[in-house]
Amino acid sequence: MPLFKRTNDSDSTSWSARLKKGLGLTRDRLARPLANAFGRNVLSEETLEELESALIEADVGVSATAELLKDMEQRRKRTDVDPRQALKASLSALLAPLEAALQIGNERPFVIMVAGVNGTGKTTSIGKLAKYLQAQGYSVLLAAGDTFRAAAREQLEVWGERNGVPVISQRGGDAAAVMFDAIGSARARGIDVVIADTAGRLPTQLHLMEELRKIKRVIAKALPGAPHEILLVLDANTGQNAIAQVASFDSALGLTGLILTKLDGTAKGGVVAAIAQSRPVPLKLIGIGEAIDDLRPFQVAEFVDALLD
Ligand SMILES: Nc1nc2c(ncn2[C@@H]2O[C@H](COP(=O)(O)OP(=O)(O)OP(=O)(O)O)[C@@H](O)[C@H]2O)c(=O)[nH]1
Ligand SMILES: [Mg+2]
Repeated sequence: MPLFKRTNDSDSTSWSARLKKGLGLTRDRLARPLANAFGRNVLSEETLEELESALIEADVGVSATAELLKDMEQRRKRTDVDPRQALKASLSALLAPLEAALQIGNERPFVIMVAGVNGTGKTTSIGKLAKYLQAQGYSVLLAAGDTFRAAAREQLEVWGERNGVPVISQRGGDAAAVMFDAIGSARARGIDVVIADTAGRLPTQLHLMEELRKIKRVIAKALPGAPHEILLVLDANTGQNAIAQVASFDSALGLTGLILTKLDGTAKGGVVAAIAQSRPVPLKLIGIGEAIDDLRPFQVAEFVDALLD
């Protein structure tokens, strides 16, 4: 038992350390003005401006930055805490509504539909999510709803092999037909969770957004009440455009959550704060690499520490 716990602890330590390293570029931008502010009772106009531009450069966004700095100053007036601690508290409060673990409900199969712009990391995240869910004891089936490219189908099949889970795909079939098949197959095999991949698309490609709505409708037809989760995958390097992506996909599909990938090595990790302020869709998972274990639930305290501690 103690051995098991130790393994767990070192596991989460290395995850935190890697998250911290991944957010290094964002963190560096904030480090200098925070060091200048250290121990100050009254922040100079210059330090406040430096802090403001560091937050904006980190893609926190103009309006979330203003809110954060105002909240930070109010906290400092109330409690006389150090600027860094005050900013940590302000950011934690802003991000709090985003923290919500992915829960597999009682529906069987439980269907998770994954969507997003091209190349954000949908297929990779699905591969990682399959491992994550299997580790919790769920059986998983993947549905290759990206039928536009043979390579996309093959990529999902590779993730299926790595995880030892079935992948339902169709050569040349349409995505909706694949979903129908996948749900039928999951039912027949008594599988717990179906994760549906879809082709990348831009919110401006209206016919492709309509296709996505059709995929959702077909899933609901195949299994009333499904999909139970509709997750949008965002690339952390996207910056402020992520906000527009959340708004468009949410309007089209009714998102239940977000996955934010590529938090390893981005200078734009602050976009999380912008999302929290503008459209607080729960951030269920974050990705910090291309390997199978590089996906975990988003935890505000850990994230804020990685950014500001
Ligand atoms: N560094 C890093 N790379 C990632 C991460 N997640 C995905 N990638 C890489 O991003 C690239 C695109 O990933 P995919 O999973 O193919 O993205 P996709 O959204 O399925 O792409 P399309 O299906 O073409 O729209 C690949 O090279 C992945 O290895 C991450 O968390 N960190
Ligand atoms: Mg893909």
